[in-house]
Amino acid sequence: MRFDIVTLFPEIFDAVTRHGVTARACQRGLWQMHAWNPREVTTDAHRTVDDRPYGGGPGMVMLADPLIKSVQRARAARAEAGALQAAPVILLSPTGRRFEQSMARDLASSEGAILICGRYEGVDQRFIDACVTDEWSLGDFVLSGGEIGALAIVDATVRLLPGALNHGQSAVQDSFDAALSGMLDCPHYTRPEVYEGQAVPAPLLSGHHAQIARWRREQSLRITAQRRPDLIAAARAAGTLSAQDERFLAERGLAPTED
Ligand code: 4HQ
Repeated sequence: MRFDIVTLFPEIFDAVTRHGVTARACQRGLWQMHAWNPREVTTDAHRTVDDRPYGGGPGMVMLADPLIKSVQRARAARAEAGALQAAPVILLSPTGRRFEQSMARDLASSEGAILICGRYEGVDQRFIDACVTDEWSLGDFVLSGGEIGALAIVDATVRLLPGALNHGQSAVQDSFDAALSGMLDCPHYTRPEVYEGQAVPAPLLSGHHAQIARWRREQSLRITAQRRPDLIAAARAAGTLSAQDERFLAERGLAPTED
């Protein structure tokens, strides 16, 4: 798997190549990253990458030409390295499709992508028309650049690669990934057994696997019903709520009503 990142700030991506699960996966050869700086393909004395918007208004717009040349460089390098598929060219943009786990899963079973990180007010539309295949957003808020979105995509994808997590973590990953596709996670506790007068819930200390699993399931159901009733409705539609789950929700008045 390979990510090519078009960015004015390549150092930001040290965050994923130097730290934690993604760094270890990189050392294990499971993925690689290459950054392409549009400033490096400029030819003018000032190395210009942006200009004022036609029609006026605040801020600057990234020039199409250095972005197009950067994507061409990324494509050529991927082909040189033996990539078989044409990589998607994904622009981070608040007008894009909201990034979610299923998109990370799809990317994880592909050869990767070329991620475009804009700065300033955005990028010239003619670059988007010529090169971009997908526009993705982290959510409904405004960042100062696409880099944090690209980091999120790389991180969420790389941790799904087979062998990225250590042995003990892969089971965790399965349940977490499965949990994410349905229900919010339950609370977690570790030592000490009592912290500032707050005890660990008794079922977790019982040693009875079935009792622990039921407690966790009920906590997930409770938290999900309170915070994300849309996920409860989706789970019900998908048929992943058991009769026992439905009884738990109904008894506590947590079953979302039709409205
Ligand atoms: N951007 N999800 C980059 C975002 C954003 C988001 C605004 C993209 C600024 C230059 N990126 N431009 N939301 O807010 O990914």
